[in-house]
Amino acid sequence: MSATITLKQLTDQLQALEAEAAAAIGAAADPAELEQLRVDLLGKKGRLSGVLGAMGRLPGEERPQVGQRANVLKEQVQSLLGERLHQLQSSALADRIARETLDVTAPCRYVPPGHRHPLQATVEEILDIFAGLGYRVSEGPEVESDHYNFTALNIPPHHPARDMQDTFYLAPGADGGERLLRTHTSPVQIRHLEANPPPVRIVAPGRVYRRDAVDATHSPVFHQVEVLALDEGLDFSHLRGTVTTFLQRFFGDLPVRFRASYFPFTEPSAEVDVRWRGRWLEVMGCGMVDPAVLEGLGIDPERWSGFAAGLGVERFCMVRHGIDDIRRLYTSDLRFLEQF
Ligand code: 2NL
Repeated sequence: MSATITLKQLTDQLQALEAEAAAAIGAAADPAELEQLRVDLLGKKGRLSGVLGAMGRLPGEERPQVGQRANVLKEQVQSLLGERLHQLQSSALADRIARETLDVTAPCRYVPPGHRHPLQATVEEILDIFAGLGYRVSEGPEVESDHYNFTALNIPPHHPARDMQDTFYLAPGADGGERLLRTHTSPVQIRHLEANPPPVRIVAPGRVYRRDAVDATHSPVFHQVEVLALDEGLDFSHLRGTVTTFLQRFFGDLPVRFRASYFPFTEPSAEVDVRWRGRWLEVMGCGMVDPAVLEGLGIDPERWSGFAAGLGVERFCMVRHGIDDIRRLYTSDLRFLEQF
């Protein structure tokens, strides 16, 4: 028979447990700690169960008193746990609200989105069309040698074509060779052909220079896109088909005409016009690559043939948007640029 226990001892134990539980619950820092307390106090193997286990050792008539007291304690502990949990949750929420406060009345930091310059947008539109026809973009230096800009393109020293493409000359390079600002992007294509055997299909966009006086349609700095295709069996019909397709994609389904012309680096050569708003507009020059250009590159003109074309981007941009003066494209006036 186990040791006897008095009613007083058990009720004192319950009293002490109540005080201890209230202190521990009040001190719990988070919901997990509260849950641990609940298990320790009210669980199957908890403190209250321990006291109730000892109740069996009391005389029968005293047991209900302890039972009742224990029930009161249990309910009290449960409601303390509930209150503390609620307290912890609402202070966590208050903390979070304070931490995440957003001042919706603060003035915003507005950055205007901006857009590409109409000239750049035109270059990209032209390149996109040629990309769709299977061409790759190729770029090169703006400072060139006489060789790449003129001689390799079948324009020897003192050729009259040099008068129409007079440019700006720099001090000779480290190798003593003449340096100049390129007058067209053709040297990009010469460099590409030196580094890559045919077949070749490239578009060369870029800034070019001419010694021209500024007026509504001329600028000493402008932009060009040149096209080059070199392969076996290419003839004028491929040139005509490519240029016509390109112009109709850019301007819409308009009549296109070819007029015989002359360039030192193509033979035969042609100017291309588009019927735009009731008038014929000259928009491009083109031709079959002159065999002399290919021979200069060590490419056999009996096997390889190709066509080339060149256009001024400013003109395309001006025609497309009805711009009357080329200088508007260079003066960075936002009242003008924001219209595009
Ligand atoms: C124009 C005319 C043209 C070319 C450019 C070219 C390039 C090589 C070989 C042969 Cl590598 N030709 N380019 C050919 C015909 C015309 O440009 O009016 N440009 C604004």
